[in-house]
Amino acid sequence: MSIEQAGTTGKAAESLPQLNRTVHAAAKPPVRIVHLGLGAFHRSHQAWFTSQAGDAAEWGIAAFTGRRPDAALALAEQDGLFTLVERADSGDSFAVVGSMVEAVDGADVQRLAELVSAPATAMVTLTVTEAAYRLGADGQLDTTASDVAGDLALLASGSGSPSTPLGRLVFALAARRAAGAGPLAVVCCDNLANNGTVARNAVAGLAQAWDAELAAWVEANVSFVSTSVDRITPRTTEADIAAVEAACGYRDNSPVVAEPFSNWVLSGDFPAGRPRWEDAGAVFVNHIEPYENRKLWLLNGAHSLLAYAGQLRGHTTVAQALADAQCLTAVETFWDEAEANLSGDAAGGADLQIPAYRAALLARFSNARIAHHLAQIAMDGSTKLRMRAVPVLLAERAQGRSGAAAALMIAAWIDYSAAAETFHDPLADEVAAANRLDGAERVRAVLALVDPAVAADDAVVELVSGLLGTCAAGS
Ligand code: CS2
Repeated sequence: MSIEQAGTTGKAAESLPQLNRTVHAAAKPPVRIVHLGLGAFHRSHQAWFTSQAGDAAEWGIAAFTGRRPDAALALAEQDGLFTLVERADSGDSFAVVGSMVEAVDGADVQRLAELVSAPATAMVTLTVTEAAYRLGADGQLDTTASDVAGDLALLASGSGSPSTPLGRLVFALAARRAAGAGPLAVVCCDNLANNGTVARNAVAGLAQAWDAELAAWVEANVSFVSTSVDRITPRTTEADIAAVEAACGYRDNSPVVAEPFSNWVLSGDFPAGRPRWEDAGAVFVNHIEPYENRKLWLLNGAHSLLAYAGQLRGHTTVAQALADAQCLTAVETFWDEAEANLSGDAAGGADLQIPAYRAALLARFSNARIAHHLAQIAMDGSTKLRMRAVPVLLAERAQGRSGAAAALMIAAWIDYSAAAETFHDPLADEVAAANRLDGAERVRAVLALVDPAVAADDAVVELVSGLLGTCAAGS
């Protein structure tokens, strides 16, 4: 696809044509990838990688939204086309991404089943958020969560369509099995450690609870690929839409903005084939864990630390928070703790180049032209902290060190949970109830929602309690 440099057309917005495959000539590849979780990140990452593959002409994506149809409606009007705005420190560049050929309301479960059961479909990719896997604090599928239980009842009775992304996927996999369409890959692109295994546990857990024969088919036919995904993608604003109009001379209701950097590490089999994502820089490895941990701890961990400590200190974006010396020190100290558990044997032979990775992160986070809102990152903390803070805290303590920087991330989250006007979390009610307790009892109860083992450790409760209030502005 062409990349145009920013310029101004000077045309009034109403006279501009809307982006579609007539205004912008773009081949329409056949659907071979079905995606669940049509949002900005999918478009800046997997859709972009697919559009850049040498065999892009063979790989079209049908993408389904999660809870709301809006994104699908807007993209369907544009034949699935959208503009990727690559936002560098030095300016913007614009490219039309053509790999998405169908954008569908996630509630259309029949269309999902039809596409997943088509023999040409080689994989289902997922960006459904960390919280959607409905893992309990023990890492297993929580079949008592009301929406999971609801989907299981619907599947068992055959009386309606499932409403969770994983319920819908299991329903569609049953259709593929019935159609005899053969094996395929499920590619998890959510920020979870061992995300392929998490997806396998969630899908297999649901399938097993519904129909043991389907569970056996999944076991034999579905390859769960683990991936580490990376590209900072803030929410699109009206100003971004206007910038595309001014630079490109068409109206795009769904552009997506991202940093120039992108990274994708994958591990696993693709029994029905895959695009040549390596042409766009994707890397295929045998052991993904060190790469996952590097990204989840250094990038996402720092993000969560900045999201809570930064907002408590009055900041709005990542770049603003990082410019605050106290936040920067907290991040660097957390990185030291994380790094100590990423190098040597923990790297399993992988060359993680951590000093360069840290330096690159500082530059990426400081890109002030990317307004990456801390409130967006702060969501779903109970799930995210399990991946971003707890492993570093536990690894540090196992080495006889305090893990104070990882503990600070948790303490800042607890302070934030009590102070935030809107606290968005799958366990928001439980966190609010725990926050009504006092002192160590309160801290232990909130910690238990993140990780029961951490909550059972009196020394950690004391450590976290002592860090409460230390991020406040002016401290
Ligand atoms: C962020 C991620 O919102 C969050 O939790 O930490 O979305 C982050 O921006 C991406 O993982 C970057 O690749």
